[in-house]
Amino acid sequence: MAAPAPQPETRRWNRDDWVRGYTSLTEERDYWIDDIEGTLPPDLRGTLYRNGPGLLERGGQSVQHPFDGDGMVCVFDFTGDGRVRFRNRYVQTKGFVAESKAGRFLQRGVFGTQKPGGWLANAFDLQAKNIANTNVAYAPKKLLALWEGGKPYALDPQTLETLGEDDLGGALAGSANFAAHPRYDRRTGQMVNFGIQPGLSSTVTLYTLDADLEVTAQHRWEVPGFAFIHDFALTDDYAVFFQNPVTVNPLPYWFGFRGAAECLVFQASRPTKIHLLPRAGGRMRTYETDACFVFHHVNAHLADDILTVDSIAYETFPSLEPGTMYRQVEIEKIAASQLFRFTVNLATGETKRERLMERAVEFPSVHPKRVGQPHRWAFMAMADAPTGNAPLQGVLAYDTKTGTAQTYSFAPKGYVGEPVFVPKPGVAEDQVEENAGYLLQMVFDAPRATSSLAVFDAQNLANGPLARLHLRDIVPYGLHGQFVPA
Ligand code: 3ON
Ligand code: FE
Repeated sequence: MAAPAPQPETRRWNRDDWVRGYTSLTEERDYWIDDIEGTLPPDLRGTLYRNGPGLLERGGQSVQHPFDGDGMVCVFDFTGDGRVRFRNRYVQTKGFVAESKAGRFLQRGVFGTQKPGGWLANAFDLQAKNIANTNVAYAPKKLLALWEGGKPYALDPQTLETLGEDDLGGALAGSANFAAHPRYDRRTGQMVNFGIQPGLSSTVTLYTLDADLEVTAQHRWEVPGFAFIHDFALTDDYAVFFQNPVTVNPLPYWFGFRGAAECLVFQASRPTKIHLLPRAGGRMRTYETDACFVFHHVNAHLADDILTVDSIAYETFPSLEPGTMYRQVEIEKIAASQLFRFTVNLATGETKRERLMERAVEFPSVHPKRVGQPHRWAFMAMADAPTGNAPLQGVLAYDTKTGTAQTYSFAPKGYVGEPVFVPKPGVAEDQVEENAGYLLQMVFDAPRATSSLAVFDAQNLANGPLARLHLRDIVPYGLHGQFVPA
């Protein structure tokens, strides 16, 4: 047996605690939170919607990876007078409804969850189960639950009742997918999102939507090669895509041994491609940088032919060993996610990349008024230790002006998800201070075995949360959310 990997002395987490935060929440709750620590700011009024895998097993069988868990939307209504109402509802996807009846998995998951019965029961079943578990997009008449391998599901924003799969008025005809990473134009508030049809050559479609989530424009490009693209960055005139250097070896997927995402092969000798797509349509321009893997972008802007993109990048595709159950993963051996700045000189084609920070971070965002503009502050979740890879346990605000960061860590007993930035309301356009606002972050509190929502003053992270709203259950680690001001 191999000797255990040496741990940095600063390690302040343990696997049992961390893994316990992946406990399914089978109940659907609706209550006023009665365990509030600290004081809620009165100008925090509105609704936080967040999505994530809620159910991580079926009929005694665990998912292979949490990204295969059925989508569950959680809602926090902040009244502004110190009260907060919590609700959670499952997205009643076709797969969820059918599997709830059957009491077992009926469809394969993209990240390796197989139907019971071994490979024979799975071979040549190439239908992905749309689990609507990754993000939300809000409009007054519908809340979309997003998952990039399929179409969005519409929910009633008040009752969270599932209205059904939504093809956006026919814009998503046929097998069109809709990604889980909308970006919002800082000038118009318009939503921009994309859809990918991966293949030997891949099609990227860019959609512009209005405040009712009606598609007002769409443009399509052919991208050579297989494209697995989770997120993009938005500038005033362009959509920026990073095409990770991955190929697919589909045989184990076809024959029922592995999930589709377990068949991605990272190509370390090939470049990562940076595609610049004009939002109004037209010719795509492509640049190259050394191989790396990107899920999430922080922000991008273009000035004087220099494109700057800040992203969270991994040295390689951060996959589990295929067939390894996620609870057994040795996270310290997986590539860490770090903050990078990429620059592209559009005139010469020269690209540069610079690592801004060593600490493992994920789930980045900036002030909505800075999207497509140079930003000073970027907000993200972080690992406790400043080096190495480890679970996310804190929140971090990175100051691009000084190259320093403000942090708060819930280690050793807390584990976190995405911090959602809420700009301070009622500030005039020209007075916006881009770190003036709140950060809302879910925390799994291991000793209490419940989750809470932490509310931070984004300008004062080090002092710890202003308030913590303790829930009655564990809400398994989620993916992304959106705050809708009242
Ligand atoms: O052939 C294609 C291959 C493929 C992988 C077909 C496809 C479009 C169906 C497809 C599907 C991709 C999907 C459904 C991807 C879903 C991704 C997802 C649910 C989440 C991604 C999250 C990313 C990150 C970086 C999360 C990090 C979380 C932590 C560090 C906390 O633990
Ligand atoms: Fe994401």
